[in-house]
Amino acid sequence: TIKYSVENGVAWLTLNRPDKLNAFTSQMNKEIQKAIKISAGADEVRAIIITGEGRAFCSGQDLSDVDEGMNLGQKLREDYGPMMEQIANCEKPIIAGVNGVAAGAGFSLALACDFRLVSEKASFLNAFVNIGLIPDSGNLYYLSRIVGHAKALELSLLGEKVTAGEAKNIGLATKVIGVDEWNEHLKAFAENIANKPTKAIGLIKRYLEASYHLSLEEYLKEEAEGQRIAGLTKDYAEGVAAFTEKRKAQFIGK
Ligand code: LHQ
Repeated sequence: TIKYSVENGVAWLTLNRPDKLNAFTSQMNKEIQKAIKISAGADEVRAIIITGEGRAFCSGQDLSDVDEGMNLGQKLREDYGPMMEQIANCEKPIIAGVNGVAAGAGFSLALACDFRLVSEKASFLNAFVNIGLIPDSGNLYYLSRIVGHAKALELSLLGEKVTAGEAKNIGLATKVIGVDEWNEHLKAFAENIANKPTKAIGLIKRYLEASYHLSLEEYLKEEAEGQRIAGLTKDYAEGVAAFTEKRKAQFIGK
């Protein structure tokens, strides 16, 4: 239900149920988790792209696969929670290549990524309220951090489509890309990130997240430990050498 390949330091994870607009099944959740785990452990991978096959990014839970009596809490604990944690704990940069509509938990998946590159024909839809549910899979947690409390509430309560242009205006889209440039720009963006100091990127992600849960005093202690670790990397030595020699740094991700 997904495709996986690695090229030029970038792992491409493509959701592959185009006739269902890449709706999630249990199987797909598990395959995504596995692919993120493999990417996280593979030295040659220094950036990850999650995108969708066909005209959609992901339409959320496959609604033909949920029974009326199903315990949705259990479904979240078993399928979606572990997938979202796997993404959150991944120290490598993850880019959502939002090629088309991202709805429900598909929207949540895009929110959990570090960047959202958005096709001009794509849209976001916090569809949950339209079927009587609450945004799940970390949706409110991430959405409020990205667009602020009021906008997160508005999008969640109204359940209306957000266009690519509006997504850019409210800080939801990192960048909007024209349909003709889509592949080339997505690839170039990911390869640029893949050539950055990968360990430092992982630490930046970790400490930004930690900042929400710590007092300033605790945070400063943690930060000092993070910088100690960054200071031991080959990429730090290369960064300073390149600056001194007035040349472009060649980072290796170690
Ligand atoms: C679909 C789906 C879909 C199945 C389109 N499932 N077939 C977690 C835990 C447990 C339970 C509940 O949920 C969750 C998390 C969630 O994600 S809940 C939210 C689930 N998602 C939605 O409510 C979104 C439902 N889909 C839509 O609103 C629309 O399809 C969007 C806005 C995504 C796209 O609209 P259109 O571009 O107009 O396409 P369409 O509606 O015509 O869909 C095309 C086909 O894809 C169609 O099938 P058909 O056989 O008629 O061609 C749809 O039935 C199918 N499809 N989403 N989630």
